[in-house]
Amino acid sequence: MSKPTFYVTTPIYYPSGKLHIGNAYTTIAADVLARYKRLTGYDVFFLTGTDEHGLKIEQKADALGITPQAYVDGMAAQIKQLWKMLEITNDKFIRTTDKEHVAAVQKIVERLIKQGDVYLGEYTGWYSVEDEEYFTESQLAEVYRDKDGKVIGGKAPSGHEVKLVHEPSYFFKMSKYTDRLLKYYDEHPDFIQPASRKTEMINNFIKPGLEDLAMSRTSFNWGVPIPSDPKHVVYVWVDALLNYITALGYGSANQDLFDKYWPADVQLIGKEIVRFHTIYWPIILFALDLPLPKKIYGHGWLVMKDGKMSKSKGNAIYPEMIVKRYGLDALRYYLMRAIPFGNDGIFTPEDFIDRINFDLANDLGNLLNRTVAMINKYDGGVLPDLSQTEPTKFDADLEQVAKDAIAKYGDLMDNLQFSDALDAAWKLVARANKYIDETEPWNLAKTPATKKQLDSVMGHLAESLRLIALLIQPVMTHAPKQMFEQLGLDPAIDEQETLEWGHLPAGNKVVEQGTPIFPRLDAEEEVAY
Ligand code: ME8
Repeated sequence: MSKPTFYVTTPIYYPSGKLHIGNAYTTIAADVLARYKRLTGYDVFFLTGTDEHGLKIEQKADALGITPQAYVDGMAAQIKQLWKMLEITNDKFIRTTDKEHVAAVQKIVERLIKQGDVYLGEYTGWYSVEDEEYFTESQLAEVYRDKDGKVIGGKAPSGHEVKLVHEPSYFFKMSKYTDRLLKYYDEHPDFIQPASRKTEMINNFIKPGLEDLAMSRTSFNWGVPIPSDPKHVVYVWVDALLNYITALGYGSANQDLFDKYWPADVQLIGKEIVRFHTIYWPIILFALDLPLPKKIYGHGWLVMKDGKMSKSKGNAIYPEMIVKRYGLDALRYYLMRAIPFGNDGIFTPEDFIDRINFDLANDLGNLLNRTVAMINKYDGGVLPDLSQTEPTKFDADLEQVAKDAIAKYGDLMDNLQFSDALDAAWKLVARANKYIDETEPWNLAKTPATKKQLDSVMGHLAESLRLIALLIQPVMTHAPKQMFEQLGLDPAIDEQETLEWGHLPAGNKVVEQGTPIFPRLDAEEEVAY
């Protein structure tokens, strides 16, 4: 039987600067979801890439004195390297300068012009190059006036400067599709997640009336030219949104991947680009007569003390430095655990160090160390056969907590509640640690009469750790393997098929000397670093 398919995407990032942990956050979340879905039997296609056209990129390259193509080639290589370091399991990396993408965009735009969804007009309004976004005067957060009161400039809601643009442009008839879009939202309550973002779209953008979208520019060249009128390049956002289908071969000679994976199951984005993905993107798909993605999830931001972490602000923290000093698992765990998906989260070094020390080094690391040490000490390093042991009065409760954790975890992961899913796993970590204190193995070891209970405790601890390792696999790419190794388990069994209580193989030998998988950090020294 063929596996069910699952298509997940990240935004394609502007290569206008080095990517920071805010960008890595989306990609890691998508990777966690992709890994989880693969483990649970899905045929996953996971897409990420780079958004390489537009004035912002052209200006960056100019400032460096190189061609835009040379600039994006260098940046795309760097970004691919970053995802490799973060062990991102994307199936494809699309670049909007890929010739297949460019050809497909051209074909699509010509079709839209031909079918009357796009018409030629004249655009006058405000443009933020940093945001690559158009604004009407009333949408600006701040305006500058000359002495006669005439508006001569201003700031976009993001805080970036806007410039007056006056040029011929092709327009997309957005308003034609407003009713259909509202009806779609109504009939598909899960389309925009979290739900609060939908209300914001309706009240702030759709109800006031959708303006037709200026979707070409003539004042610079770095973009996809419209074949029938090549002084126009396609607006970078239209070019970019189309990546989600061109990456699957839509508009090319081979549409097999598109037929197999479209519509996307989940498109992950940051909350600042929800408007593009839940208004413009669905309308483009309506015009192309294509089904809409099943879910657009607009997650929150990583915020620093001086606001949103961003490429242009100079307040960013880079993944390379964190991985080098603390390891990849620490970064992936922190990002998925500390910030409930959908909300903003403040990144502070103190919080990061605390998470590593408390959750990873103390709770999980110690549970593993103590268990391995005790199995060596009391059972000659051999995993007991749980069917030959005698239960203690604490066993049933531990088993129940494990079963609850597994049951909750699946639902939470399916709903992208990564933090709560990890929390469910950590309930089992905490319960297992408490179980050691309750059962007092050191006392059970004092007399042969309680040897079978002692074996039960060792078996329960090892089985709990086996399950914890399976639960954290999509998030942490190293610790589960290390846990399996230390417990003497075959990494080949680390499949979700055995994600239920009672699959601990008896007779395996744990390592003689466990090593801490998460060394404890000195908080003061690290914060200073
Ligand atoms: O917007 N916290 O690209 P971009 C969390 N090219 N996530 C963050 C973040 C932060 N502080 N900063 C950035 C673009 N992100 C367009 C997308 S898609 C067709 C085109 C993440 O390089 C978040 O996912 O500015 C956000 O949406 C994305 O990076 C923006 O990346």
